[in-house]
Amino acid sequence: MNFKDKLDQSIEKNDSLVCVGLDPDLDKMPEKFKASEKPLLEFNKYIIDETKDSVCAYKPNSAFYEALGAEGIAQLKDTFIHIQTTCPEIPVILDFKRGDIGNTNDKYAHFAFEYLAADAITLHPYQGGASLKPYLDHKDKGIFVLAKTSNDGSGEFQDIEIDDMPLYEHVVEAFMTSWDQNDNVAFVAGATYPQQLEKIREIAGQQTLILVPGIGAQGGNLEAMLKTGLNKDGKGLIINSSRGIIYSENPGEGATQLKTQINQFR
Ligand code: OMP
Repeated sequence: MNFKDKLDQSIEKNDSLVCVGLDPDLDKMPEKFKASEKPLLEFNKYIIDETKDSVCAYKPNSAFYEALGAEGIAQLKDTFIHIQTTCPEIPVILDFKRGDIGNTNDKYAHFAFEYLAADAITLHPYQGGASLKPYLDHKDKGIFVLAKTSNDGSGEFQDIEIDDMPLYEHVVEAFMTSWDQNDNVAFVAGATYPQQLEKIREIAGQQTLILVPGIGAQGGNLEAMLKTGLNKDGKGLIINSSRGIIYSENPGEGATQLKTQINQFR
């Protein structure tokens, strides 16, 4: 089954557009997990078991695992295995934000799709659409291209106007017109920029998926983002929260509350 279909089924099953970001940080997690031999994995298992009935996807960010070297990568792999065995219907987006020449991307794609068996990935478009072919050629995987990112300084390059249009809009247009041959292109747009999200929805069309991080810890406005980003079917968005859920007193309740808030609006 391809990523889009798997996600659709997961959205239907849990009636949710919430994605929980699995960004485990030893400095932030409760003490009891730190004593474990595999703290990232044990913390993730707890988060997954608490939230698996109220999310449509998980998004582990590779940085939090790479930071611990080989041990961290092993726990990233074990986290994938845990999801694939306990809730195999939930797709996993590897937050990787890579991008290189094609020959090198081939190896990154191998790590993501063969070694981890990720369902989707986040990528930088800066080296051009053709360089991302090794990912795009995986027809069954979701390819999330960074368009307008959530951080404060994201406009430095992304908002540069070329032919009266900001660079991020050119990126979306180019990927939709030239690089979406397998119907697997999707975009990333920060919840902190709802007006730009509206533009991205307009260019990308109704059926294209947009991953929206930036609510919770980064202060993005949920309602404004839903208003501008949802498609006509009240779908088309994957709404991520990492710290706001995983470090809350009750992650299960946090995920359910977010799901309910979103569904009330939908
Ligand atoms: P919280 O701010 O803790 O909810 O985490 C947000 C997650 O989304 C982190 O893993 C970020 O790396 C990621 N992210 C952004 O915050 N902003 C972006 O523009 C893009 C991403 C992403 O690609 O997911």
